Order: sequence, then structure tokens, then C-alpha cells
Amino acid sequence: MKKVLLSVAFLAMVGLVSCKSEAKKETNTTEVTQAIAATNVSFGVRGNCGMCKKTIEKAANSVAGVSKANWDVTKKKIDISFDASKTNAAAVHKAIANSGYDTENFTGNETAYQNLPGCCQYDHAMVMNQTDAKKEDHSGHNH
Ligand SMILES: [Cu+2]
Repeated sequence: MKKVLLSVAFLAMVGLVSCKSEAKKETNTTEVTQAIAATNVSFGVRGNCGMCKKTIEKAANSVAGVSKANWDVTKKKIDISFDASKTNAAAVHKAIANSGYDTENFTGNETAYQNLPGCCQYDHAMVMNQTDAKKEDHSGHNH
């Protein structure tokens, strides 16, 4: 009787272990697939406020293949993720420029710019790709 119980327990354990390792394999495969599919790019985009953020991100997300867009109001920079088999960074630059905003590579559409709310009509001389100006980090240089 004891032997039977032991072997049942053993079988149950083997079952659990194999289920676990299979589940783990599946998770790993998914992660790898996502890493290959998504291309991450960051570039400078001029803008002033939260309303600009909405317009810029909406423009970026309107490009088919873009899965993520996050514009940083302090850094004047956007982080995008997209499927490289469907689109490219230049297409996102253009979509943002068409909505009236300057990117590193394209000047914002002037008509769209004029139609932006007054508070969003950013300075065309604004520095893009700023590092966090509020943070006083002197670790990268000596003084
Ligand atoms: Cu704005």
C-alpha cells in the first residue's frame, strides 16, 4: 500500500514539473518574438505642454505599425516602438511634422502649426533631446 501511494505521489510530481517547464518555455518564446518585432527609436520633437503631448502622440500612433509612443515634455523627446516590417522612423517623423510639430529631421507643417492653440505654438529655436534639466547631475563631467 505504501509503495502504491509513493508511486502516485511520484507521478504527480513528475506531472507538475513537466507542466511547469512547458509553461516557462512558452513564456520565453513570447518574449523573444516581441523583442524581434518591436523596434525602439527615440528622437527630438519640439512642444510645450500636455496638449502638445496628446497631439504628438496621436500623430505617432496614427502610423500603422506603431505600438507605443511617449513624448517627454521636459526632454522634448519621443520614444516610439514599431513593427519594422510595417513602418519606419521616417514615417513617424513625417506624421508628427504634419501635425505641426518640428522633429529632428522634419520641420513642422506651418499651416498645422498656425492652427495649434496659442499655448502650443512652441518656439522654433527650442532645444530638442534635452537631458533632464531639473536634475543636477554632475557625474558625467568635472567641475
Ligand atoms: Cu501644447
